[in-house]
Amino acid sequence: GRLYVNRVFRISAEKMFELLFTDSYFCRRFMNARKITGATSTSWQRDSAGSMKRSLNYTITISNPLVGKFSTATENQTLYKESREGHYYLVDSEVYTHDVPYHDYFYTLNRYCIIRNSKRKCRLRIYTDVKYKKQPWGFVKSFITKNSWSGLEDYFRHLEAELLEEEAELNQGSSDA
Ligand code: YK8
Repeated sequence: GRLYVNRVFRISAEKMFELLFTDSYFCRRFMNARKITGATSTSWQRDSAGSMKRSLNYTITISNPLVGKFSTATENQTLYKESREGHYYLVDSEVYTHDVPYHDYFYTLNRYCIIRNSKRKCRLRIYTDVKYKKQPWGFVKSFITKNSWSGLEDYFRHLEAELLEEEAELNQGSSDA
């Protein structure tokens, strides 16, 4: 897999979780910017193992010329019970893109880790892996992997840039480090 984001933000861990994993204004604005439409999500619910789960459905707009312009997608998120409110949040997110070529072969696993650094700071790490449900031919596999990495890199670079903007807005006028 790859580590796409690994950075300290001047945003509390709690706030970072709220920005990324609730129906926040930030989330809605980012989805608009990525042309992600029709988003619906369930609320966070505890599962039998004690972790929290929710799932999202939406339509993504794709810029890869090899693929149709749109695909529906499902994202299943797990907030692990090892998480500690305000201190440590570990979220795994499985993303299934239903309408791209070879969609029945692969999905994407994004692991988000938010670690409290101080009262007003946290570290955000986003680790991504392309997972295979069944083994395609070698050349198909490298085709899928290569096209997934480029789309994911673009997405997470944009997300990081938007978080930096949000950080600047949130800290506007407060001069203490
Ligand atoms: C989520 C991974 C692969 C997919 C795409 C598929 C190419 C198919 C390859 C053929 C278009 C928001 C991606 C990037 C679409 C976007 C997905 C997003 C960014 C030619 C063999 C959507 C995170 C996420 C996870 C997986 C991404 C897809 O929050 O290349």
